[in-house]
Amino acid sequence: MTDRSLGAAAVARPWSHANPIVDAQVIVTCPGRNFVTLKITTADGTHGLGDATLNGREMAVVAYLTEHIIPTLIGRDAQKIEDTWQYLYRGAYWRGGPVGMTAIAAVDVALWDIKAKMAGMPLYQLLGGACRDGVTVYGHANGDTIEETVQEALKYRDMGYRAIRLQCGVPGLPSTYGVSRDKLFYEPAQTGLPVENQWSTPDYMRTVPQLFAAAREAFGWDVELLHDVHHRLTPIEAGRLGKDLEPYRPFWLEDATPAEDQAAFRTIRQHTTTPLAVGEIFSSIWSCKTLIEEGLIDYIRATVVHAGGISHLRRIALLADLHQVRTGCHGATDLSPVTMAAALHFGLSIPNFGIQEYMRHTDETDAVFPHAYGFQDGMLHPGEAAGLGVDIDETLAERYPYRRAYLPINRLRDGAMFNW
Ligand code: KDG
Ligand code: MG
Repeated sequence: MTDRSLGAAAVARPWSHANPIVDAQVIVTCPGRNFVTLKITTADGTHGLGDATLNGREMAVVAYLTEHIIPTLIGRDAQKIEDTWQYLYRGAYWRGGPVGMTAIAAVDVALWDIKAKMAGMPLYQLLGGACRDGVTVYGHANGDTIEETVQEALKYRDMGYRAIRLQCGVPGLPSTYGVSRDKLFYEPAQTGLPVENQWSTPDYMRTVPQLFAAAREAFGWDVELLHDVHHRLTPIEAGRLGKDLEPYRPFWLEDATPAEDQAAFRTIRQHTTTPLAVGEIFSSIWSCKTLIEEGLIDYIRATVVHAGGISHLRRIALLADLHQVRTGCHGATDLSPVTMAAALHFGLSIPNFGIQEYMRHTDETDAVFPHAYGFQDGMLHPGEAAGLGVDIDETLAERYPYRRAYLPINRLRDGAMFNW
């Protein structure tokens, strides 16, 4: 077995103890929703998992991995995580973007899983050890009305959550982002063609402050309250909403405006002291460099799976730490238990962890991905198993074939396309 990562001209050194990759498989399964998982196996029989799920564009990542990445992995030393990351990022020439960075993330996380298993320790130990007792998470309370949402939030508080995201229906709109039929799970992707939602900024802007007023009335100051705008406001509208929410002290206002233009956040900052979170759709540090360096945000939500894996998210978190920005990683249901485990090891081990989103997976998903992490007292802990502490039951996974699904799209009342 040659070590491809040494390069063609390199000779094997007496101090090199390669553990070459001998196999890499992409597993697509749909236990209620689609997940793409990369399983890498090494010559010593260790295997590692990486999540490669990109909601609504799953098969693009499957093709990227199968056609373009896996052929370059076979024979490489699995221990060379950084070199492999650089090889896949710099070596592609067409670098960056959600598809490529999700594929790289899957390789990166699988290699960290392998390294931690080879070391015989849970990944967080390899990353430097725990900086805290557990990873504080926020749950999702939602309802068609303000009253229903507050009732749901009270249930979360009784389950031990110390932070709760509030999303509620907007009067006059048939459906709204974040409001689910099933109160324990929220799954926006649907099979068939994309569902069309309707949007009205003025109706929404009137509703959210009322929701927060009602929630503070019910909770007092006991719990942290969060809200996701889901990219729907202009910077000045976002500034207005942030200002209207200030009396209720939200933990954060998320994705207040689309973040392609990082400078747009300067406007929001000039108008409100409500903390801002952004980044779940970011693929790399370049999407948030200005936001972090200028102190335009308080929480960076980039994730392991969509921002190039643990190796790259670590760079983002280090930059954020310099500027007193904390992490608040995305953790919706389209991020598989493999990503959740990776996020927990990561969050436990970094100094500037802020909060972790936690949307529970269904029982079917949990059965396909048996895992060591667990919830207690408003926190998740990754457990003490070597590696990530997550596996995939391939026989069970096969029982749930891929089903094409799309996220919804959004239109204004006059029919114009809008951000979802
Ligand atoms: O795939 C899209 C979802 O992950 C996203 O809509 C969820 O915004 C989201 C959140 O904050 O969890
Ligand atoms: Mg969000």
